[in-house]
Amino acid sequence: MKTEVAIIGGGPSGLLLSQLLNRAGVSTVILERASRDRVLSRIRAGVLEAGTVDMLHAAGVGARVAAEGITHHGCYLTDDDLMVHINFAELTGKTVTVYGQTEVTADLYAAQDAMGARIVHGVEDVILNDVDSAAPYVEYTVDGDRRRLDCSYIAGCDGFHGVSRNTIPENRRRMFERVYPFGWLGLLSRTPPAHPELIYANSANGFALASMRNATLSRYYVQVPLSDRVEDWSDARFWDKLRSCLPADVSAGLTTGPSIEKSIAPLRSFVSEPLRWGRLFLVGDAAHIVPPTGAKGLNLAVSDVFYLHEALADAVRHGRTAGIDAYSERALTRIWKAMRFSWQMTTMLHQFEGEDGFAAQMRKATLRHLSQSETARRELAENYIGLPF
Ligand code: RFL
Ligand code: PHB
Repeated sequence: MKTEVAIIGGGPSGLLLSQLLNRAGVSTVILERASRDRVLSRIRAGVLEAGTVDMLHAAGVGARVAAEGITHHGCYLTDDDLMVHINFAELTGKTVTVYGQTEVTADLYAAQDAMGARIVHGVEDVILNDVDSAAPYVEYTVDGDRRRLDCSYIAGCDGFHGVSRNTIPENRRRMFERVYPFGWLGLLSRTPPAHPELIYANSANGFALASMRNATLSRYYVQVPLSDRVEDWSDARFWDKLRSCLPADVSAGLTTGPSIEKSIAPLRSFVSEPLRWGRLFLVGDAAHIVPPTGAKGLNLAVSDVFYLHEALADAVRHGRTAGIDAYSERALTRIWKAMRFSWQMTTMLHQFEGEDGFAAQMRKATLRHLSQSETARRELAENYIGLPF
C-alpha cells in the first residue's frame, strides 16, 4: 500500500487528523491496534473547549455535538462545604461543551466511513522505518500477514503506550515527567447528575469530581491510592466515598445507582520534546499526558491536530515546509501552558499521601482566595475554557 500520510493510531487524534487531511485532498491510511468497538468503549474525556468544537465543525462532524452537546457556563471548585463558582461566561465571554470522547470518536468514524477513508484495525508489531529519510515506510502485521505501507509522512497518534515516540532515538529527545501518588477511580451510572454544573471537590476526605454526559448519565471520580484496584471498590463503597467528599448539600441530593463502568486511571504529567523527528510527527497523548483535573488532554490533542493538519497539507500539496518545520515549537508552546494549568489544578485539589498540615492549608488558602478574588477566578476560567490556538 501507498499513501501520503500514514497515521499510527485511530483514537481521537488520528481520526481527526485523517478527516481534515482527506478533506484537504491529502490521502491517509490509519493503522489501529484495537478493534473499533474497543476504541469506542473507552470512557474518557467529557469536556470540550470551544476551539475543539470549532475544529469538529471544520472537519464536517459538528452536527451531533451542536445538537446533543451541553453548554456549560461555569463550574464549581469546593473546599469542604465552601462552593466557589467559576462563571466562564461572565469572566471570559466563553463556555465549554460537555460531550463524551466516545461520541467524538463515533462521529469521526462515521464521517471517515462516509468518505471511504482507509482504516486498518487489529494491526500488530508496527515498525516505523527510514523515518529520517525522504521515503519512510511502515511495516505491520494484520491477520497474520506482514505488510508494508509506503508514505511521505508519518503521524504518531498512538497514545502514551504507542510505538511512535520510542522510534525517535533517545539521544534526540528530552522527557519531562511528574507522576502523582494517586489515581482517579471513575464510575459511570444511569442517574441524573448531582448538580447542573461540574464540581471539582477538595475535602478532608480527598478529591472528587462530579461530572456528567447528559441529563440521565453521570460520571463521577474519586481520588484513590495507586495500590487500589477496581475490585476493591464495590458500588456502595464508591458512593459512600463520593458523598464524603462533596459538599453536604450536594451529597444530600445525590442519586445513586448501579455502575455501568468503573475504572482506575493513574495521574501523570509528561512531555517528550521535540514533536518531530525527520518525517515523523507526534500528536496528542503520544507526545504528552496531562492529569485529567483540568480537562485538557483531548483538547490538547485537538490543538496539535490543528497545527499539524495545515502544515502537512501545505507540505504534501505545495511542497512548502515552513509549517512542518514550525509544528513542534508552535504546538509545544501551547502544550506547556496546559501542562502548567493541569498541574496547578491537580496540586490545588488533591491530598498527597504523607503530606503535612501545611499542604492542606495551602489548598484551603488558594480556594478561599479564589472565592474572594475575581482576578483569580478569571485567570482560572481563561485557562479552563482553553487558551487560543
Ligand atoms: P488515545 O486516545 O490514547 O488513542 C491512541 C490510539 O492508538 C492506538 N495504538 C496503536 N495503534 C497502532 N499501533 C500501536 N502500536 C498502537 N499503540 C496504541 C490505541 O489503541 C488508541 O486507539 O490518544 P489520542 O488520540 O492522542 O487522544 C488523547 C485522549 O484520548 C486523551 O488525552 C483524553 O482522553 C484525556 N482525558 C481528558 N481530556 C480532556 O480533554 N477532557 C477531559 O475531560 C478528559 N478526561 C481523560 C479524561 C483521560 C482519562 N484517562 C482514562 C486517561 C479522563 C480520564 C479518566
Ligand atoms: C469527565 O466528565 O470525564 C471529566 C470531566 C472533567 C475533567 C475530567 C473528566 O476534568
